[in-house]
Amino acid sequence: MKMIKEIISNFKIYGDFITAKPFGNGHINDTYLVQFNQAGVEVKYILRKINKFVFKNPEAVVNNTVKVNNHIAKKLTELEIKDVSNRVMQLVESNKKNYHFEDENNDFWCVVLFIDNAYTVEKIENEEQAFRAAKAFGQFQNFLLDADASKYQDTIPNFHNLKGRLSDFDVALENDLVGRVKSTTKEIEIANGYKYLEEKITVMIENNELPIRITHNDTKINNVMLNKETNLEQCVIDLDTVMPGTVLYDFGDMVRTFTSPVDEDEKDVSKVTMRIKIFEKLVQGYLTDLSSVLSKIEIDNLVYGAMVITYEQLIRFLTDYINGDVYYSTKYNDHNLVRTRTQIALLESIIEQKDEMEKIVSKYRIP
Ligand code: GN1
Ligand code: MG
Repeated sequence: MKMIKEIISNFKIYGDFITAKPFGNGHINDTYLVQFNQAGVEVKYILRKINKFVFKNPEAVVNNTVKVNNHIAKKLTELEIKDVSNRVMQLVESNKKNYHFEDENNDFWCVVLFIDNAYTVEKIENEEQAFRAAKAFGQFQNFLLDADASKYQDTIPNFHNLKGRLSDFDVALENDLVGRVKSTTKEIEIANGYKYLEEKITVMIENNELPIRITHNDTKINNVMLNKETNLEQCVIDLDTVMPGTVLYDFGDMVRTFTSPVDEDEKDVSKVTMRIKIFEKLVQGYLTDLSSVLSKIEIDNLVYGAMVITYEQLIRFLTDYINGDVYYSTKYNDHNLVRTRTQIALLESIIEQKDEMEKIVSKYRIP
């Protein structure tokens, strides 16, 4: 961890370095928990290396994050919330008075304050958790409603562009770089069978029918922290993909990651299902701050958003599998294929329960 000690010495942190260790379960960036002794008190920071293969413009990631931090911190201060630095990610300044350090390999590093007394979960364990986590993302969105979308850059262009994702998939099939197509015909056939899901979202976006807002774009359950003592929502994290988008993506990724009772890489797909009771709490939580401010077309398409995002994730995992696991970190040979299969099962379960899900959304909308 000598390297980490050296990297973090480029940030304005008082005291003496104690230790650093790898932290978290993200698929993309390298993250470390770093401890310092500051005048006898142990203080923790999170140091992250932005994956330059995924984020081709790491400066945009840092710029957007700083903007979001400031925007939300201001809102929290206006609301007279006392522990602002525990409720929104706070970047630490570098010695060069910006918020990143670029090392000799052109890797970008950022430091944020460690959010204390809070935890993340990998799967939702009860309805209250679903309500709280969704409420956190709803509040996050509500705070950003007046953010000027034109001032934010795309940190990953076409990130949730399903049409683009499908054409990447077709290219992967065509190239068959590592010879995996032959053994994946069943999954490929299923994936192709859902291509119809793409048209409506593309039309809505191309016709400017959906409001473009600053959205989180990675509202995975483990990207929200709950308080250890009260279990209340505390802070939304992982702001790398905050950029212009639609609430359909954020709502969709919550449904995808909150409602299944098992991990994204569960091997027994019979355990994968969209839990309707969890869904109801998610809707209730998310719409707490948003039901009166989202437009009709957004609310009308929330359930469709869940299908789009789950399908997109299926396509992304399968494409990466066919390409030889070049994007997501994997722990074993078929990891991305296993992930693909859970997304297939989840998408089937969502489509099966679509009508019931729509009914629930209408219950919590303001007419
Ligand atoms: C990645 O790194 P993590 O786990 O927060 C990915 C998301 C996917 C997710 C799937 C920048 O997120 O888009 O939904 O894996 N992030 C990026 O688990 O591609
Ligand atoms: Mg992420």
